[in-house]
Amino acid sequence: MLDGKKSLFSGMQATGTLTLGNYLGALKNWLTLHNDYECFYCVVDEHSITVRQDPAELRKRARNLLMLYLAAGLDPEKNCIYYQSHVSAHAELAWILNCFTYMGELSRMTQFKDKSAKHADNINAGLFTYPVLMAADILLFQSDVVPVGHDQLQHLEITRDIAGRFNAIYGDVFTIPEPYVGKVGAKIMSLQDPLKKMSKSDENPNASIFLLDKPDDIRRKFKRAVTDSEGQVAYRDEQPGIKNLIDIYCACLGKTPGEVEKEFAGLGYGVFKEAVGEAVVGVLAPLQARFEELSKDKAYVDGVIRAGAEKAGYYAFKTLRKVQKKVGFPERIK
Ligand code: ATP
Ligand code: LTN
Repeated sequence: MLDGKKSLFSGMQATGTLTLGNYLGALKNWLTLHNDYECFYCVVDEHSITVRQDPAELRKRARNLLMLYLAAGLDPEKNCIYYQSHVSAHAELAWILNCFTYMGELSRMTQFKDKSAKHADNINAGLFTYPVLMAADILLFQSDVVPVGHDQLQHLEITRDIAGRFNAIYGDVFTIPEPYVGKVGAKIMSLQDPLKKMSKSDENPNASIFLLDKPDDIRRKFKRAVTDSEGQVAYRDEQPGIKNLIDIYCACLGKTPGEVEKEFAGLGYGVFKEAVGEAVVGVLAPLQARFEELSKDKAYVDGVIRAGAEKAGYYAFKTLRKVQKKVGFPERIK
C-alpha cells in the first residue's frame, strides 16, 4: 500500500531482446493494471550484471527495454517506469535484507542452481544473493502484488519469508506481497520445440519471435514452426505445436480456441500458419512503429527516465529510511 492505494512492482532483465512470449505473457497484461494499482515497472539492470555483460551493450539493451515498455503501451503518466540503478535505495535495502536471509534458503533457489551450472566460471556472490535484491525491489514499494511468470514464484516466496521475518522482529514494516500470475495463454512455447517455453536466450533464432523482428522474418518463422502430421487445426495436448499456434492466434485477436478450430476446419496447416503470422505482424506493427518514433525522440525518453527515477526514489527512500531507523542506524543530523 502506498498513500492508501494498492501498489504493484514488476521488472525485466535487460539480457536480450524481448520475445512474443514476454509480450503476451507479461508486458501486455501490465497495460491496464494502473486502474487498480500504483504501478512501478523497472528495468532491473543491477540484476543483469550477475552474469558478465558488455557495458555498451548493456546500456543499449536497457534503454531498448525501457522503450519497449513504452512502445507496448505502458503510459508513463500512469505508471512509473525507471532504471533500478537510478535509485540507490534498491542496493541499500538489499544489503540490510542480506542480513535477514539465510545461506540455506538461498542455496535452494533453482534459478541459482541453473545459472551457476550455465556460468560455472563465474559463480559470484551477486548471483547467489540475486533473490535478496529482488526482495528489496518489491518491498521498497510496499507492493501488494507482483505480476510474474511461474519461473519467479520461488523468488516471490523467499521475498515473503524475508518480509515476514523482518516484520516479526520490528513490527509491521513491509507489506507481504502476493504473486499475480497472468491468465490463460500465459505460456507461449518455442516454435521449434513446442514442449519448451519461448525464451529470449534460446540459441535457435527460429524458435522465438522477437518483438523487433521484421514482418517477413515473422511470417517465415511461423511457416517453419514445428507442428505434427495430424493435419487438423485442433486444440489438444497431443498436438502441442498447433495448440501453441492457436494460443498465439487467440491472444493476438481475442478469439477462443473453439472459434479458431471452426474458422480453420478443413483447411491445411499452411493456411493456418500464414494467418497466425499475419495476426502477429498486425499486433507488432504499431509497437514497432512506436519504438521507431521513440528511438528518434531522445528528449522525450530522457524525460520519462528522469521523472521515473524521481518518483520511484521518493517512495523507495521513504521505506528505506523507515527500515534504517528500525534496525538502529542513527538519525541524520539536519
Ligand atoms: P531468459 O531467456 O533470459 O531466461 P525469458 O524470456 O525467460 O528470459 P524473463 O526475463 O525471465 O524472460 O521474464 C520476463 C517476463 O516474461 C516474466 O514475467 C516471465 O514470466 C515472462 N515470460 C517469459 N517467457 C515467457 C513465455 N514463453 N510465455 C509467457 N510468459 C513468458
Ligand atoms: N527475476 C526477474 C526479474 C525481476 C523481478 C523483480 C520481477 C527482478 N526484480 C521484482 C518481479 C519483481 C526475472 O528474471 N524475470
